[in-house]
This record gives sequence, C-alpha cells and structure tokens, in this order.
Amino acid sequence: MELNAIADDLVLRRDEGPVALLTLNRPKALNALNQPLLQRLAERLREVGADPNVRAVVLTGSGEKGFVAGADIAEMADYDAATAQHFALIGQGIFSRIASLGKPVIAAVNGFALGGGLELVLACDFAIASQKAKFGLPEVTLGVIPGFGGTQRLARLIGRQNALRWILTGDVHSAEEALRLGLVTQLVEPEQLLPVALEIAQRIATRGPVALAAARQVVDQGWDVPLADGLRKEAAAFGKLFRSQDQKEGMAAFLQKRPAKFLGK
Ligand code: DAK
Repeated sequence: MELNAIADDLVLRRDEGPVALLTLNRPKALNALNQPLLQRLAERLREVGADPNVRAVVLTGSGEKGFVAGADIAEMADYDAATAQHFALIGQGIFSRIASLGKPVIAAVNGFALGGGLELVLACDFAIASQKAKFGLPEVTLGVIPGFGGTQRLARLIGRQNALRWILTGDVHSAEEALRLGLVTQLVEPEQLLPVALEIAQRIATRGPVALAAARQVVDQGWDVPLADGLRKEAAAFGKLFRSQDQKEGMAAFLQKRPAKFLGK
C-alpha cells in the first residue's frame, strides 16, 4: 500500500542532507505536465521552500527518456479558452515560484526537455544535462506557441535569432547544441548526471543562504533593465546583506580560517 503510494507520487522527494532532489514521476508519458503533476510540483516547491533544512534543490525527470516532454497534449487537446487560461495561470504561477523560491534550483536534464519541459529548464537557476538529452519548443507543430514563458525567456538567454529559429522550426536539438547556445552549462555521461548535479548542489548548499537568495533575485531583476538600474539594484542588495547574520559569520569565518556555519539569517 505504502509502496504504491510512493510509486504513484507524481513528484518524488529525496533529501540528501541540505539538498532536496525532486523527481517528476510520470515516466510512461515522459513526465508530460498534466494538471495533477503541476499541482503536485507546486506542493513540493512550497514544501522545500518552507523547509529550513533545504538549501538547494535539484529537479529531474524519472525514466531514461524524458525530463519533461511538454505540457500534456492529451489533456490540453479539448480545453476551452477558460480552461486553457486557468492552465496557463497554474503553470506560470509554478514557474514564478521557482524564481522566487529563495533557494537555488538546478535542472538535471536526463532526456527530452520539450515545450513546457524546456520552459521549466528556463525557470531554474541553471541546468546541466545528460549527453542524451534533447531540447526544443515544438508548440508550432501543434498549432500553438510556447505558453509558459518560452517566447520571452529563451530569446533573452540565447538571443532573438536563435530563439526564433527554435520556435519557428519546432525542431528538436541535441544536448551539444543546447550547450553551445548556453541553455545548459555542462554535459555529462547519463549515469553521471545525478551525482554531478547533487555534488554541485551540495557545494552551493554550504554557501550563505541569504546571499544565494539575493543573488538570484538581483540577476533576474537586472535581466531586462538598463545596466545602470541593474547596478543600483545590486548595490542595494549588497548593502542589505550587511544586516544579515550570514555576512557576519561568513567574514568572521574567513578571518578565523575556519568553515562558515551559516544560519540563513
Ligand atoms: N503529452 C502527452 N503525452 C505525451 C507527451 C506530451 N507532451 N509526450 C509524450 N507523451 C506520451 C506519448 O503519447 C506516449 O504515450 P503512449 O502512446 O505510450 O501512451 C509516451 O509518452 C511515449 O512517447 P512516444 O511513444 O511518442 O516516444 P518516442 O520516443 O517515440 O517520442 C517524443 C518521444 C518526445 C519525440 C514524442 O513523444 C513527442 O513528440 N512528444 C510531444 C512533444 C511535444 O510536442 N511537446 C510540446 C507539448 S506543447 C500554454 C501553456 C503551455 C504550453 C502552451 C500553451 N498556455 C496555456 C498558453 C506548452 C505547450 C507544450 O508544452
């Protein structure tokens, strides 16, 4: 009974010290995002966001083939306009939650990251991928466009021309191409994906949590504003960190030549 409950859990959670590994778990449909999976992901993000023991998160897909093969086409096919809008709001809310979680989220892309799956990668802090991973925005093959931020975030990340090439062709691209364009930061052998992702997350988890949250916030806030505005936001955040215990601890630890013990305060 309990085993079934675990197998049926659409987003598995396994903690390794301060790192939470979240695994999207609908492998028979290549982890396509249907409403129950999105709701469960929202719950899991709430959970790890509120858990003071969690300092970094790794997000991956279950099975060898799929990270997330997009929004669930079978579920979407018969949507009316109101349901589609509701679906978009759920999805956008979840992707925004990743951005405002206050904890780094690393995507470990094990297979297809298509449509909403690629948009999920874009919502994470950064991504590493298996050499077997595949990427694309095939929405135009279905008569729609990316709806969870793909038209906006991809162009900012890989440039307008490259983004339009991906969006207009709907082609599926190799992991090497994704690396070349800066969509992922590193490729690894498939069996090394989780060990490497978890190792990076463990290292991040030793850093000052208040600074981690501020870093993502400032990078995001500065992404599409003039440089001078971004620099002002950076200076304000930098100053604010000097009110944190983490800053006192981090600098004292350096001067005393010992590892810092950050409290996230
Ligand atoms: N939805 C539902 N089921 C899917 C799926 C998907 N996106 N992708 C794969 N599956 C299912 C397949 O139907 C199949 O199920 P069974 O037939 O076994 O029951 C199973 O997963 C295995 O897939 P295949 O048999 O097709 O496996 P292959 O290796 O042959 O092909 C593939 C793998 C990834 C190339 C192929 O499955 C594929 O092309 N999948 C669709 C990929 C795709 O087009 N993804 C983008 C979806 S559109 C919006 C919000 C969001 C979005 C848009 C608007 N608003 C509300 C405004 C986002 C849209 C999308 O993400």
